Parts: sequence; structure tokens; C-alpha cells
Amino acid sequence: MRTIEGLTVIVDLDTNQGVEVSDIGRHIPIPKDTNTDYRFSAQNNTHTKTNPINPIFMEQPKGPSFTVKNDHLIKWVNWEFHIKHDPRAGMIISRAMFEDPDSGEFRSVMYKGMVSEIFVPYMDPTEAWYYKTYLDAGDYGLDLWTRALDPVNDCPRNAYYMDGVLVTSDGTPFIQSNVICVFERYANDIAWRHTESSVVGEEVREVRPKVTLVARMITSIGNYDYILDWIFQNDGLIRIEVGLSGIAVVKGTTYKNMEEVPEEEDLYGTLVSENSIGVIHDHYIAFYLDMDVDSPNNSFVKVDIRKQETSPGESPRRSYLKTTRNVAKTEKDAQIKLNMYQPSEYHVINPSKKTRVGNPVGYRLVPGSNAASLLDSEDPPQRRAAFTNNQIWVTPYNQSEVWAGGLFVWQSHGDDTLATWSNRDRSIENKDIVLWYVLGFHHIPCQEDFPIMPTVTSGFDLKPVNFFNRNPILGIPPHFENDLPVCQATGHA
Ligand SMILES: [Cu+2]
Repeated sequence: MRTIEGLTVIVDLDTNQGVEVSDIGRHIPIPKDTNTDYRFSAQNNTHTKTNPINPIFMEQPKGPSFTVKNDHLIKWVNWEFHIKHDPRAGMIISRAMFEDPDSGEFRSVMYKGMVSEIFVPYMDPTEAWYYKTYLDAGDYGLDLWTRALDPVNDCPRNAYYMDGVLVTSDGTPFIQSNVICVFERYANDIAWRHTESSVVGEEVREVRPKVTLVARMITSIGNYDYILDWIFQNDGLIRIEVGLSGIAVVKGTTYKNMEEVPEEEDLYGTLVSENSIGVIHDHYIAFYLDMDVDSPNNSFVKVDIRKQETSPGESPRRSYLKTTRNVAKTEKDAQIKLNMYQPSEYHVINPSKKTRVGNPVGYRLVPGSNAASLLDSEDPPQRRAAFTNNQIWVTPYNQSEVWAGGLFVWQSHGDDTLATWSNRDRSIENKDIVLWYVLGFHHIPCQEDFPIMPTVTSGFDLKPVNFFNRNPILGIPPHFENDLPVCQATGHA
């Protein structure tokens, strides 16, 4: 948070020679350290009054409901999947299978899912800033920047921890302990419910609690922290969430107050404290999702939702919604930019397998809040990160197409990205396909982000769509008072 602004040294790494020193920020003071210490021990001044929350945690009187085999194979309710960690991708979930409650058969959902690349372009084109356009996974490696999780605050007490085995740059192996945690979460949410009160005296009320299983890793890449969660539900849904926290990069400035800034001057961000500008930037997280819905051969279906007008005299209604299923034949059919006024559902289906009533079994990609890159497609960072040109892509499985920004991103020019592969327009129908989802955030810093930002979260779901013959969790029991620990609330008004 105390930046030495405008001092740039260009080094030729091939010759190990300094090429140029530029010092254009000599007139910019180094910001004071006032209010930059975010440690709890530093928050004892009398200016803040934050009312505390009493200690809170979840009880599991009979222990967790998941088991871990061979350190990596997780079994929880009807789910079974494998977790490993990877120096570049962080956490990798593979062989995710669901035991069908009707048939008892273990059915494949996803062969492999992981973060493929992260792109963080800063939006300041001036000399000391234009190059700050990071490709975090390829440049740094998500697991190489992961440290042990805080056993009480990063994950709950009922969490199971996994170590990571990494190598140093000279090939020496070392163990990074407690880098992934797995835990059950109960936040008093509801899995399904209904009250039937139309018949007097015969009220039916059925409610089922929602408990989820979370696999979490957190990487702290320099200034930023990415909280990466894979959340499994017993109804077959997988939610993938990314939380952003940590320290927003600031730029030094002579300004201490917005009143001093000429109206026409572009700050490239927000004055977040005296002499500190939080520079505007984006975050994009590209997910690699090798779906295997009931077998490797799947198809991608865009279910378009459109307004249909009725004919005159046909109905009192003028319009209604109609869906049209379009099976993507080749890669370009599956290059998708999200649009609220031309909406679609995005299904990965198994065309060879149908439900009892004849629908193809599938899983649906459900986007959450998202952001698209607005950079010029020929801007060098955008060419290198051309995987952000669309939010959804589908490619045929190819073992060399794993890293959305290319295998070697250092000094890349964008000739080995997901966009290059996808533009080959290969056939993707009834093939082993990889679904890609690009999750984005525009980050216009605000004063609350200083000196450390409250977590911002977004994500997406992989949701069964006609995968089961009916609601797969009709059979789960409700909670009963007798099953729960005996404790009394001691709250006072
Ligand atoms: Cu940010």
C-alpha cells in the first residue's frame, strides 16, 4: 500500500542486462502508512466500533458424513470424486460420479474440472502500468502461491485437510501442508419444502434441510487472494464459486483529496486514500470442465428461449415463451456471449441415453453474475487472453488443450489460446467434449477496498437437467429435534 510510483526498470532476461531505468514519479510522495495495517492486533484504536458476533460453529454430533479413501477419493452421500492439487491449476476435481438413488448405479458426471487460467488486466495505459495484465495461473501457478489454510477461520473445525506435494525450481520436492480443506456446510438453507394448507385440519408440511460438501483452496497470488470452492449438493448440483479478497494494487498520486483533481484528468481508478489510487481492473477465471455425462460422448445443446407471438384470435394472450433446442455441430456453434435479451439454457447431454420418459440425460451450465472483457480484440493483452472473448466455449477433448492462455504464457503473443483452438471449428457433436466457462469481474475499487477488500463472490452451477427420473432427494429425512445436540440459547434481549 506504500507504492514507489513511476520507477520502472527494464531488464533483458536473456542477457541479464539492465536496458532502461525510467523514473517519472519523483514528484509523487510515498503514501503514509496510516490505516494500512489490517492485522487484528493493529485495530485497537478508539475510532472504530464494530459490534462483535458471538462465537458460532456447526455441530456434527455423529461426525462427518463423508469418507476419504487413499487421501484423495471423497465419498459423500451419493457423490464420489477425486481431489488432487496441481502447481498450476490449484485444485483439480476428477471422476465425479453420482450414485443414482433409483438404480443404485454410479453414473459419471464430470471427468475433470479445474481452473485453467486467470487474466487480470489493469486499465491504466501509462508507462509504469500498461504491462500489468497478468495471467496468474500460467505466470505464477495457483498452488505455488498457496499457503496453509487457517484451521479455524478459512475452514470450519469439522474440516478435513489435504497436503500438496510441490517441487522447487531445481526439482526438489517439498510438502505444502493443509492447502485444501473439505467440509460439510449447513447454513440453515432449505433443500426443498412445501406446505399444503388447502384442506382445513389436514395441513401437510414437509421441509428438508440443505447440507452441502465444500472443497476449498485459497491462493494468494502476490497482492490478491482467490478463494476457490467446489460445492456439492445431494440433489446432484455442483456450484463453483470464486471469492476475491486481499489487497487491491494502488498507484501513487500527488492528490490527497478529490477536490484537487482537475475535472478532465483521468485517474484510471478511484482515490481510495490520501496519495493512493485503486486502479480499475478486471478478473477473469477460465474453468476447464471435461464433462462426461453418463459416458465420454456428449453433445452441447443451446436451448434458446424466445418470445412467440400468438395469431390474432388464437388466445387472449399476445405472447409466450418458447424453447428451441439447437445441438452444436462444430466449435463455432458453441462460442457464446451471454445476453439477457437472447437468453438460452446451456446443456451438455448424452444423446445415447434417455430418461424413462424419453428426454436426453444432461447437465446444465448455469451462469451467475458475470462480466465480459471490453478491451479491443487486437489489444496485446486481449490477444494473449483471447479465451475471454466468449463466456462459454466447447472444444473436442485434446490432451494438449488444457491451458486457456496457452502452455507457455510468458511473452506469449496469443497464438496458442482457447480462441485459436476453437476457431478450427472442429466437430463437437456426440464426442468427448470439454466445456469452458469464463467467469469475470469488473473491479472499480472503492474506499471500502482499502486497505484490504471484503470478499466479492460469484460463480456458476452445473445442474442436472433430466439426468434423474425425478427429484433425487425425496428420500432424505428431515432433521428431528432428538438427533441434535442438547443446548440452550442463552441470548438476551
Ligand atoms: Cu480486483
